[in-house]
Amino acid sequence: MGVVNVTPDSFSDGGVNLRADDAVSTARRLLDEGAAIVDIGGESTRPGSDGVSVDEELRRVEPVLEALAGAPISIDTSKAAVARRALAHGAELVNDVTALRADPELAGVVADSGAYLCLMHMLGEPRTMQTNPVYDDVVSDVKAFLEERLAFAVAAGVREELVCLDPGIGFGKTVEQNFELVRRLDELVAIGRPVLIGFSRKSSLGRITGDPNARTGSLAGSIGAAVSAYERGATLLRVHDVRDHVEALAVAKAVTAP
Ligand code: HH2
Repeated sequence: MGVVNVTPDSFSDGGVNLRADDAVSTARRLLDEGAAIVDIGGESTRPGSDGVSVDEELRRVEPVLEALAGAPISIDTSKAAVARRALAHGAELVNDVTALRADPELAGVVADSGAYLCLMHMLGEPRTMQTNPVYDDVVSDVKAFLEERLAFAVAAGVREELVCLDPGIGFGKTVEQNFELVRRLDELVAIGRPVLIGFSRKSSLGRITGDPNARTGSLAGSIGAAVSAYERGATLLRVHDVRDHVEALAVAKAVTAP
């Protein structure tokens, strides 16, 4: 999954794709480079961020979705109104970092459309989530949450076979908790749904490679995390640098699943 943030303030590519033309050409390039789907987002969820209005989010993403009609698109949103427009433009997947907790109408919109759905774990909300996240056991807690949200989605009419699950790397987790979630990924894979991991460029990568104040991680660090996640059973990898990840994963696959 290639990432295209149509935002001024995303943590690693803020501003790069704020103009619709730039976002569209980035999305096309990521698909050419081997992305199976591109995730279009109009709201940053980086630590400390405030949300944006429906109108602003639509103003950012709708021209991009329109121009990309026919391409495999995921919409990164928590808002039913944005998802509805994106699905009308042909989006195939709704990627909700709140796992259907933010907008009571989103579950119905996804269910009615027959689209794929990604449910992600987040402790707290972006504005405050990195202030002292505490778990009994991070993997068990995240697993219980994802099972509960999967049951909620299914009860709302979403077909279980269309749902993937994501532990939410960096969303209310310490550096060590992020790595533990990948180390013990088999416990999340055991739920029985495909698991998505989004470690690309996240600050935990920079923090373990020598910079205690890193705000982003390097490409090399991102690939290391992606390959580790793949080897532990991740099915989808959400990344900014598609070509490099596709190559690294092709090599990892040649070793593990020739
Ligand atoms: N991470 C980000 C945004 N959306 N969705 C899923 N399912 N999993 C993730 O790990 C995930 C996500 C944050 O990264 P990015 O989009 O690059 O930054 P920002 O939120 O600042 O726009």
